[in-house]
Amino acid sequence: MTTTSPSRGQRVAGAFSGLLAGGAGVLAGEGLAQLLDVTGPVVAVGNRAVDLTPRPVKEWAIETFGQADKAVLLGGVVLTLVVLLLALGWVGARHRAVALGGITLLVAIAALAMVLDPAQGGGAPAVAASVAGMLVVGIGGLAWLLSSLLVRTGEGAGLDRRRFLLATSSVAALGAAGGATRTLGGSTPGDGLDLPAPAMPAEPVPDGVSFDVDGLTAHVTPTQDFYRVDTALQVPAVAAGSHVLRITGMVDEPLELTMGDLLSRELVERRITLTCVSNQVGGDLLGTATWIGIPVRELLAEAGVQPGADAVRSVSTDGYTAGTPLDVLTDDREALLAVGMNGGPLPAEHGYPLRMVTPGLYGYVSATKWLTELEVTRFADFTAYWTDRGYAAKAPIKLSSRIDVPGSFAQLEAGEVTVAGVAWAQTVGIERVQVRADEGEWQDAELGVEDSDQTWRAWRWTWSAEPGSHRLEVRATDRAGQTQTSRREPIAPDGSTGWHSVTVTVS
Ligand SMILES: Nc1nc2c(c(=O)[nH]1)N[C@H]1C(S)=C(S)[C@@H](COP(=O)(O)O)O[C@H]1N2
Ligand SMILES: [Mo]
Repeated sequence: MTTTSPSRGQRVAGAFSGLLAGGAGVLAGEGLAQLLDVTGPVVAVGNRAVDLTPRPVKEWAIETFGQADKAVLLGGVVLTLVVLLLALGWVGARHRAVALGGITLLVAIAALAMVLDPAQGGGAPAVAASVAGMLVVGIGGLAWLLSSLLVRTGEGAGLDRRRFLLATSSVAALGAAGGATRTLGGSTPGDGLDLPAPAMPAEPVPDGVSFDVDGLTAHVTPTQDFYRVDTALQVPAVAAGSHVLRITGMVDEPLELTMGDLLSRELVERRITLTCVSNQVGGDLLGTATWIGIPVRELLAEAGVQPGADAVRSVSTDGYTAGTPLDVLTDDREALLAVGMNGGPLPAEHGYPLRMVTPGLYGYVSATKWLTELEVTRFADFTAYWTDRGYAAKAPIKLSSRIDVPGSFAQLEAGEVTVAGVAWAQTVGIERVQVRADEGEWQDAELGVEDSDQTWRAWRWTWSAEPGSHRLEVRATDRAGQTQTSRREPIAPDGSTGWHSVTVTVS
């Protein structure tokens, strides 16, 4: 064997080989995963990264990147991979075994991430096939490419151009085939669930529920503007045709209900304001939709809840879990198993074909999307996705209010200024909203007509603004007589508190 070290050109060709073979391997794995209905390697690695991320980093990411946090994470996974592959190929131009060992390790990490992913429709054989694709194309391709870099020529080791070109085009073709399969088979949204008209349609929205103020939140949030929070990197594509809800655990008779079974029941329709525990003071992680569904308590009664149970553990197709107090699911607030949102079937992002909607509790303990199982159990006997990460097991929505207009740092003209926003105390109801400027006297705001105690309530106040910089604050009082505390609490472990304020300049 020659000991000549590789030329710069060979190093570059090596780095290129690493990227090409590794990239083609990933695409082959992605294509096979798509065909066989399992989570692909990139998303699987991303999902494990989400699960392993410490809570403060997660909170920072949600805060910094907002709804783009997933794109940022997947971008990070891909970028890391690109850098590793380039480096492996560069090293591989001299030390082939190191590069092949390195890429084998990367495939092993992807394989482990895929095995650990809960959303595995195709099961273990499908995961194995996808991993085999990565092995053959990624490792085989790299070995082939590198071997054509280091053939012996008259002047020592050199590049066999013909062989390198053949290897390059073959590996690229395999990668392209995988990529095309992945793209063409991508995103399977709703498979067309036929939503019957609800037996009990929602009451019409009362007149005077809101005010005609520019910038004030609409009473019913349009579906495309509805906030979204979920841990899965890829929206689960669930086929309603084969979807089953199981009611298990401490029940007399476990039930297995198809979507057909559920839709043949009397559907009720109601407006409910859903709220996320991650909503900061003044934040917008809440929204009101018209939900169509089946009362959870009817199904629990049919299954026959046994004495001693105090919780329902809900499970999603993506492995997400939540724990909801049994008494909340059986009382008069009438929590729903929702099949519809704002007049149509649930959109994929909001849980198609089936999710929970529970008035009065933060979503993370009560609004499981892509719902597959309700297990009647005891809080003492399980933990769930967010309680494993330090959030509270029980989490009623905290009384809160928000100033929608004027916005922070608005520049206003002196004179009468309309200040308006929303306040919420789901299942209790809003009694009063007060506003003050520059820590003056609290002034009562005018309230919109109440829709129900399960929705937010609009408010408005007219302020005589004088030139200068001013701070406006809002606080609400609920129908139980409780007034919002000024104490600032963070979102963890059970929801933020404090008064929302905006600073404005009047000229
Ligand atoms: N399967 C699943 N369901 C889930 C979540 C999730 O991450 N996975 N997030 C929960 C949280 S934290 C909230 S606030 C609500 C948000 O519902 P939305 O995305 O429809 O607004 O869904 C809940 N249901
Ligand atoms: Mo949430």
